[in-house]
Amino acid sequence: MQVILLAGRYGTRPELPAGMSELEELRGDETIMNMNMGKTLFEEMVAATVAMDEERCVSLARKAVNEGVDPFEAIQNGFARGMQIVGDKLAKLECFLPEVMLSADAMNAAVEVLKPHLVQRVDRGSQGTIVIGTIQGDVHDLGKNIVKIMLEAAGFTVHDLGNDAPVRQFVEKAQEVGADIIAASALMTTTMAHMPDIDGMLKELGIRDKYYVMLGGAPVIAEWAGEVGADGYGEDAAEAVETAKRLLQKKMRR
Ligand code: B12
Repeated sequence: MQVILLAGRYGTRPELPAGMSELEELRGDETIMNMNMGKTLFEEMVAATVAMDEERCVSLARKAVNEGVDPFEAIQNGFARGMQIVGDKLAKLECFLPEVMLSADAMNAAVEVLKPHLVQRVDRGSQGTIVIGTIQGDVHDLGKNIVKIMLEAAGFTVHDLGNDAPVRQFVEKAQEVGADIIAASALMTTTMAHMPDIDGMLKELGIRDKYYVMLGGAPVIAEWAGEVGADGYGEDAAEAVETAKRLLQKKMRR
């Protein structure tokens, strides 16, 4: 089966899986990817997500499970990467929102297959406690959900506020559950403007040193996160887990 992707250049953020750039050369702005040309499993996951092929995504996820492929890597290097390519295509008006949603459904269906295998890796709750949510005014939660799944797989107890969560809710929930880390996601430049308020509210209440604050989401960068008072940042779910672990170790040394 052949899948033709109107790909162009994919932007700077996600790196293309090995070999894909050579295929891109074949047709200039169009990438022809042949499912039988020996692509790696991750590359097939990327392609199936971009192609909005839910059935294929699910079957690739099952294949990964059966072949003992690390589910963490399958999400990170396969389905989530595919979704980021879709995001870049949308930005360049190479696809429309309904198509984006179909890709998201395909990714989510695959993640559902992989999830039970992720949470078996480490005892749940063996690390610290995290309150996570997408910041107020923002409905984007696909990336946040992946981060949450990965944090749980790494042994954190995660309380999810969902999307469009007011800053006050992050703080109140953190107090209620005795969280170690408050983690917020934003996908829009308009909503990331609320992120500094987490630091502000914690300071106002005199409880800033009780929690670490970790920020992420496509428009957020490490430097900015630092400038607005965050203790940590993650470009993707893998980095989110690393940052959370680092912050927790720091807390234990205090
Ligand atoms: C899917 C999508 C949607 C879906 C969201 C579905 C859902 N349930 O999430 C729908 C269709 C609903 C949608 C709606 C809108 N969208 Co939209 N959407 C996207 C799109 C295409 C992909 C986002 C995505 O899911 N990426 C895939 C995931 C896996 O990646 P990710 O979110 O970046 O997450 C990773 C990292 O960032 C990181 N991470 C994420 N969160 C966190 C948190 C922490 C703590 C850490 C450490 C790390 C971390 O780890 C994740 C996994 O690796 C982006 C384009 C893009 N390039 O991002 C636009 C985009 C974000 N949307 C945009 C806009 C404008 C909108 C709308 C306003 C459109 C409209 N006119 O109605 C509405 C928003 C309404 C609202 N109030 O929120 C703009 C934002 C522009 C801007 N700069 O502000 C974008 C950039 C598109 C564009 N280029 O114009 N959207």
